[in-house]
Amino acid sequence: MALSNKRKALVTKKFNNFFYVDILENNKNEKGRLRFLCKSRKNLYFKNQLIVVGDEVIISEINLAARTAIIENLIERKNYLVRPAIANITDIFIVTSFQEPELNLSQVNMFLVNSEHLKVNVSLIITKCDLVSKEKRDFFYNKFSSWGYKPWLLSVAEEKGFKDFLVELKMRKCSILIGPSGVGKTTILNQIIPNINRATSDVSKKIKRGKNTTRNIELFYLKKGSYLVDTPGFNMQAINLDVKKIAYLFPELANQLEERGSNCKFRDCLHITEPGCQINRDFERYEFYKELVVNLKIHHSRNQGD
Ligand SMILES: Nc1nc2c(ncn2[C@@H]2O[C@H](COP(=O)(O)OP(=O)(O)O)[C@@H](O)[C@H]2O)c(=O)[nH]1
Ligand SMILES: [Mg+2]
Ligand SMILES: [Zn+2]
Repeated sequence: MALSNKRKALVTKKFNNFFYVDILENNKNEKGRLRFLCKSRKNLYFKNQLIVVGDEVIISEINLAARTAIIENLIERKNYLVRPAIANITDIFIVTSFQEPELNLSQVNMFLVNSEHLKVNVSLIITKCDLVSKEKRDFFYNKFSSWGYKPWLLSVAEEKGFKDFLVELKMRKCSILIGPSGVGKTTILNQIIPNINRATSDVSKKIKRGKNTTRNIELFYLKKGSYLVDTPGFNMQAINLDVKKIAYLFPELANQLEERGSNCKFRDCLHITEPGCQINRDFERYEFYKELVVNLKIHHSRNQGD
């Protein structure tokens, strides 16, 4: 097989032993999206994980007429989200709704710290603006802005919001929507990608059926090199986080530490009760930060049996 027949591609969908891939860079004479149905020549692993959606691969035996090819190699992952299994995310959008279900700040915080942990761009979206007053919208907009996350405010009653959001997404490579069930993640997808009509349903129906509407992970094509992923609703718990690194998951603290370096007396200062701590604690989420650190310390010491 000549080397020139090998191309770099992105796995956008996976089912049974088949994969859909998109060619990553078009040659001069090629236009638009080049999509191929593939099988893998053999089981390919990266850190004990088989190929997942979002993986970059090398394909060969490209049959342009039949739109089929063979996956030869798996390229090193930049990051990996365990649940749902997806690789190489560049942007996480945490979706939450004003009402139905009601906005829950500690839940939003859990999503935030877990997302920051992946070292990607993290943003907030608040949906169902039509269900609350302008005062409430402004209140939360200002609150999240003060945390360092200027949120997108969306409502199905207002098309413009989705149009602007799509423009933003097209500047990113691989964006993912995460958040609790029923907040409107799939609705966002339906609004910005014409004709896909994915099933959505309200929370009460979801609970009754005991499962989520969105099951299969798939990268939706926005433009060449730009994709969006919808995920089922799930909750996040902060248990695998390193206590010493928690401060860097909070923009309010990370900015202070990056700007001045840690001027605290102790190098491993957790900024809780240590003498000589130089951190300005006058920010809204400080209490949440403190609670998180204390809980993690308890969790870790229990697991070490001391
Ligand atoms: N009032 C209102 N309802 C919405 C809005 N966005 C979504 N919904 C409804 O919320 C329910 C859950 O939406 P869905 O997209 O399935 O949520 P997901 O579980 O996060 O994917 C559906 O009944 C939607 O019609 C909105 O902006 N306003
Ligand atoms: Mg959904
Ligand atoms: Zn300190």
